[in-house]
Amino acid sequence: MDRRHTDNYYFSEAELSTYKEKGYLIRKKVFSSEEIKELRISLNSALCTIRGLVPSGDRYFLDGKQFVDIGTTTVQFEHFKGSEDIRVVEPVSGLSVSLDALMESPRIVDPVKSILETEIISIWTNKINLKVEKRGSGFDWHQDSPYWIHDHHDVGSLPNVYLAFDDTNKKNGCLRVIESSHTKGCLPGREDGTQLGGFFTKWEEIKSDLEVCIEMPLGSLVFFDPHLIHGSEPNTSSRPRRALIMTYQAGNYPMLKTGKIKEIRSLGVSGPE
Ligand SMILES: O=C(O)CCC(=O)C(=O)O
Repeated sequence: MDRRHTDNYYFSEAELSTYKEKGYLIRKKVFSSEEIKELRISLNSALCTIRGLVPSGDRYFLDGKQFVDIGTTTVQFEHFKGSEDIRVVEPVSGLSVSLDALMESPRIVDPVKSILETEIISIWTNKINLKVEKRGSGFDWHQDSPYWIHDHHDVGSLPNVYLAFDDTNKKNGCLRVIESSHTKGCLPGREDGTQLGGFFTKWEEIKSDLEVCIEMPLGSLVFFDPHLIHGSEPNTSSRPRRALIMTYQAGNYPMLKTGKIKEIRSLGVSGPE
């Protein structure tokens, strides 16, 4: 992708106003196919490390869904009984030098600085979402802010960046958003008697006529607001749909799960991209 404003990737005024109005903004093909190919190797090696640690972790179930905590890393498995398919790993920081460097790339963090209107930002959390081919499950409609409300002083200021490791489309369960749904702040969760129901947005709040399916090529980024209602359908295709979702905060504050500060260094124009 061409550099914007010649030496940085900050949002233009038009992009920032679209982000504020709609709650999300897409930048297509920010990373090339070659770069994504390399990053997939790092992703696989991080997953290999995690898989090796799973037997030593603490296993538990919520609503019948299997989770394993390994120190401050949580691994979620696919929902069918006995599945060994990893669905989510959170956080990813510290598992791969290349992925850690990626999360400081100006292509990712400059727009976040535009959103947060500050040069000083740090990592809040990050995760790998792996929707394996044919059976990777969907993500029910939710906002991210209710998950974080008890852990952060300014839960509306935690922008997410979704990086596509594969082309995304309806068949492989692309990200879906409810446009402009972020404007109402934290919405009520479902009272359905389940353990996790409270994290999913009440059906009455889902305006399906405003649903947008984000189909885009690999290497693309979606920046989205923590209050934006989003989710996705299962992957019914014969290819995986992998993504890295990175969440940032203003200032040098500790990360969600590790409690460690991961500041984003200012890399300047000659630094790595
Ligand atoms: O990866 C997706 O399709 C959605 C993920 C998501 O909403 C989440 O991890 O909070």
